Amino acid sequence: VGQLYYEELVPWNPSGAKETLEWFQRLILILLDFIEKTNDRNEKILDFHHPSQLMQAMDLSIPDEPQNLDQLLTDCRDTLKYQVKTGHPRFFNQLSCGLDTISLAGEWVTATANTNMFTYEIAPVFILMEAFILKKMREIIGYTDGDSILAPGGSVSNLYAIIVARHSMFPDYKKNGLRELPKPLVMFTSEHCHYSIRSAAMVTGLGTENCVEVPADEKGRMIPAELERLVQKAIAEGKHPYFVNCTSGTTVFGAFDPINALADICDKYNMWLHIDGAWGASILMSNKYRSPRFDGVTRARSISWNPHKLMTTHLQCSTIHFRERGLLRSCNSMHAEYLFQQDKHYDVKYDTGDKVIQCGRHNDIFKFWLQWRAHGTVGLERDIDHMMGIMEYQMDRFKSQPEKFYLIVPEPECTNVCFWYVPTRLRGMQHTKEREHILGEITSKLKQRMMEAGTLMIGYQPQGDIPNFFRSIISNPAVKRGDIDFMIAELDRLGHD
Ligand code: ABU
Repeated sequence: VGQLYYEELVPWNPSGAKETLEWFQRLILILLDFIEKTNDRNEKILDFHHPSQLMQAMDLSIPDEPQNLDQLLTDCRDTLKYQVKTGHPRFFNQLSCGLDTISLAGEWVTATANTNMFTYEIAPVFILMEAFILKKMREIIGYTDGDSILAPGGSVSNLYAIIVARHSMFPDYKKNGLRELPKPLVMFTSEHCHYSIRSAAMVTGLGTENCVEVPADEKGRMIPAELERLVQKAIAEGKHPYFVNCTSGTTVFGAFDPINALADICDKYNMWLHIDGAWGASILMSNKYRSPRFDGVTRARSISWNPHKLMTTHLQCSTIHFRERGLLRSCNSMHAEYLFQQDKHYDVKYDTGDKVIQCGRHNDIFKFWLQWRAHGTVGLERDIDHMMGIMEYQMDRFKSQPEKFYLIVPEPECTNVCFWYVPTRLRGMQHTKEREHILGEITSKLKQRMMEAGTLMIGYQPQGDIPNFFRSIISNPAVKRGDIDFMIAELDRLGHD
């Protein structure tokens, strides 16, 4: 089959079923090989090449003439060969790690169905699955009614909250735009929030100057008294405070802002409380860890929640939930008549496409539905508890070697472990700004060594005036205590000097 060209396969060749089967079987073996390597601790996470080297290693050119099926299989194999194995149990680099086999299978089925999520007309099963899953998630949050939608990522989920909040206060904004606003709107978020909040201030016309950053405490949690002070300052400046973003699981520290304290301030000044739980909301699944992090959660009028992060659903799967039904549709509907005809012969409330600002919408639900069916709610809860338990083990191990691991956040609230690895020569040194500066430089050097060795990946970043430090993330239930032991040994091997 390898010497054939795509025209010998279906649909171009209607009698090409045998050749199509053989080609797919060969492709499946390549995919299974990647999955096997991802789960093999003796395999590297990546085979790092600089961009110029990768362009030499792989033929990325677009040819004028067709390539045969063997070449296409080689292309697929090479693509995976140079891809970072984000599901490897020693990949601690990102908020979305792991490779859930069932969710992956769901993604394959989704790709095969190749439909668009705007109408029940062309995605009947998937639209109903979306309704079932989103209702279940709202019940887990504690909302008794409401509405939800899947969005392309947490940033867009947060954007939905920001525009729906404005719509609820100024319904005619939809028609009149900025002219409708009596005063400039202001939103508030912690200095540790995800940058999508600032980005949404730009997109919505508030401007980043009207996205006020509220100071956080040493754990990275917004300080309520500071929020109130800044709200009063905005009022005194003739502005209209309207929206507070409460982060549940900050990107770097994994901190949870205090929901009840922020909700009290929102009640007092008539502001919309949104929870950005893109990272941390999956902890709602855990009876062990949910409280106190989510105490008061139903006081928020909206919450973002990304199953593709702590729930290991295949990328991407991001949801936004509203406490009240109807706002999402009334904010976003454009009544496109070619798509959302009101005289269709079925219940058109299932044409969810008129609730969103996109037209085409990828099917991100099936993989999640199938995964949830496979694990059950109890299985998903067990996974969260397991990952939090691994983080606790990691913290115990790090705390037992304080000369080697300097912890930026001594009591993490999520699976983020933020630390400096201290090489031997710096262990006796007094901890000063100068030492922090050196540790910051060592951090990026050590990351380079990790990537060149291909054995371990941990992300790093500065935060405020803290120089570069590592942020290790556990969001893969396949991670075991032994992987933490390996991380420590590998940091020693690569970074002791
Ligand atoms: N919100 C995107 C998460 C980025 C990260 O993995 O750190």
